[in-house]
Amino acid sequence: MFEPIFQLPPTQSLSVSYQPWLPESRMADDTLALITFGRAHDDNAPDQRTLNVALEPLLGADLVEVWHGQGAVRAGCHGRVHYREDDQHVFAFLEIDERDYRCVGAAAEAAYAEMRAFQAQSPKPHLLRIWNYFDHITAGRGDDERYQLFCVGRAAGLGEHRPEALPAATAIGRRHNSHKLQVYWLAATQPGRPLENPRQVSAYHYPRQYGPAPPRFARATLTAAGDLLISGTASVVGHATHHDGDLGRQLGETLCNLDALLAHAHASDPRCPQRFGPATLLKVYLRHRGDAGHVAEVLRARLPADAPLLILEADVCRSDLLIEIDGLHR
Ligand code: 3EB
Repeated sequence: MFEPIFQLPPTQSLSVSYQPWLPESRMADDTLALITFGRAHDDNAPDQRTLNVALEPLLGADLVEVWHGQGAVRAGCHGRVHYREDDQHVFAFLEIDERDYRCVGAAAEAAYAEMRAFQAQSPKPHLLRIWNYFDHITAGRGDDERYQLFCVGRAAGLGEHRPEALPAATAIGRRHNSHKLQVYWLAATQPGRPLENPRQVSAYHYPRQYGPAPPRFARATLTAAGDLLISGTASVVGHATHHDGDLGRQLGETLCNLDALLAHAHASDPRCPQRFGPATLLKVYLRHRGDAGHVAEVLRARLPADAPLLILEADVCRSDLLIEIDGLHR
């Protein structure tokens, strides 16, 4: 006699790479998402296949980001949501024209409500990671600043989402008028574990001075496979911006924050390495293009010799922040 053993298949590690783009590049059948960068690719009509982030690459202009699925990948649409999924993960995106709404906040509320509706019917209900891109993120004053309006709309669209279960996120601004609110996300059959940064106040507990609705995201998500999805990380200690106007020091503080996050992740799951390594993929958002050389030099010293690095020219969501870094760490 033997007893049958029923087990969920173990969650697979995420497979993501930055690889050279070729004009004839096509997604393979097992591709979950292919992301291009820069305005040169922005004409490509969005479909289930490629996604363009219209931020100018300052380093890595020839690179695309590829999320590989495991086995068969299916593509589909659900309302305005386009997605591709394998058995464990779904990669989905939404692009909304802000001009169809009263303000960027109303557009964000609609986008997040659609995301929530999509996730509610998906066999991969657990949000792991969200990326948000829109125009002129720091334009407007006080509570009417576009980032604050976005935060209010996002909170309304997410509804009664428990703060302790929020996914990791990035919210970054473009400098041109595309009128597009672009939201894309990764979700899974298995929940991830949200992590906070011991050096930082949780964003969802930011005090009122930063806006009427605190930003809803976790500092990172540790997946069931032990991969770390790192939110946009900047020179924020406690809740305050440090080193106003000093790129070198902001970069140092950001790396300190990332070290603290990695140490915390490693303590939570020893499969997650404590230091950057060959399977770490970083994406840098940089306010001033003239700083790219310095940033590349500092990061190269911290990463393996041939690690690909992507630096994008972008606006961070506080006007005193000059740099933000997000990524994937395995
Ligand atoms: C910060 O630490 C920097 O609103 O989704 C980083 C990552 C930041 C995500 C978001 C904002 C967001 O507060 C800003």
